[in-house]
Amino acid sequence: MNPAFNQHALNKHVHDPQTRQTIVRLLSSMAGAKEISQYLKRFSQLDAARFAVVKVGGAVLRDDLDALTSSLAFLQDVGLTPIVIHGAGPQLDEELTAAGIEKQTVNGLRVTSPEALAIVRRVFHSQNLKLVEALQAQDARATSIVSGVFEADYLDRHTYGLVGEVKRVDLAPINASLQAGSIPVIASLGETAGGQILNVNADFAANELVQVLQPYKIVFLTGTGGLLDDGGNVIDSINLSTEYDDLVAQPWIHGGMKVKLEQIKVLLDKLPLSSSVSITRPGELAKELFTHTGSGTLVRR
Ligand code: X2W
Repeated sequence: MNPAFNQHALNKHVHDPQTRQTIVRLLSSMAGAKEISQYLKRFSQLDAARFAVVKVGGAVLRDDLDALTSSLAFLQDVGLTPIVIHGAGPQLDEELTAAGIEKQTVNGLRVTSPEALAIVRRVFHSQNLKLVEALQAQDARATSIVSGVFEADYLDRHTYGLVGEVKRVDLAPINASLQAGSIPVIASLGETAGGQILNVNADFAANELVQVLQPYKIVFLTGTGGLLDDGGNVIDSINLSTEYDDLVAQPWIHGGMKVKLEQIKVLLDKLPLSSSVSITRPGELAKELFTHTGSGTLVRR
């Protein structure tokens, strides 16, 4: 077994049995251990802010919090600090419905009234705290960041109401957290120069953050565990330069996935060739990061 890992640390920090099993399975084969140390070495040589941005959807916070916090705590255990940005879509749906506010979206974005915004802020804060506390419960260090990162402007006030488009990213709160070896946990709320808080789509906010940070890995954690082919199976890898045109022309590719792939292409075009995007499940994060075969869908250009 790779001496960089020990069973005690694994038991102590990785509570999710599935994640632990995956890690143990990997470590128990010499080839696996060698692979892991190669990746670990590569990641450790990167500047802390350039390792990984991990976007977590609200559905993952609701359905898979244990696997998520185990995987993130494990990264911290091996000396890596991911930057986490999260959404809260399903929680917002639920709380807004409970408050009698009907859901209205335009182009996938939530039309946000002043009454809705009050709930959006509350839900983002509570979901952020929930993740930070769950990480701390696993002995991980994590810092709650719910403001001060995304300077935004109204996307189109007439159409969307209090929805923001990111204009500038302030890395100061993130860097302070990284310097303390603490995982920055960022909510996708924006603020105008005049101090108005705005609702920002978490994927959009993650994309803006990534453009500024230029990280090596960008990971989208989802319940589906990757992009799916026509048979509903996860596509292992996509090389945008050779496969993109073919893929988006397929009759089976549905709207949501096409949009996601287009967004990833736009994003990767702005990053170094060494950067890649992964879409995987929270419990498979270590496998995706530390093995050649990975898990989920790996997208390169
Ligand atoms: C999103 C923010 C939450 C989000 C919303 O209100 O649902 C806009 O649509 P997920 O869970 O990552 O989808 N904002 C403007 O993006 O959460």
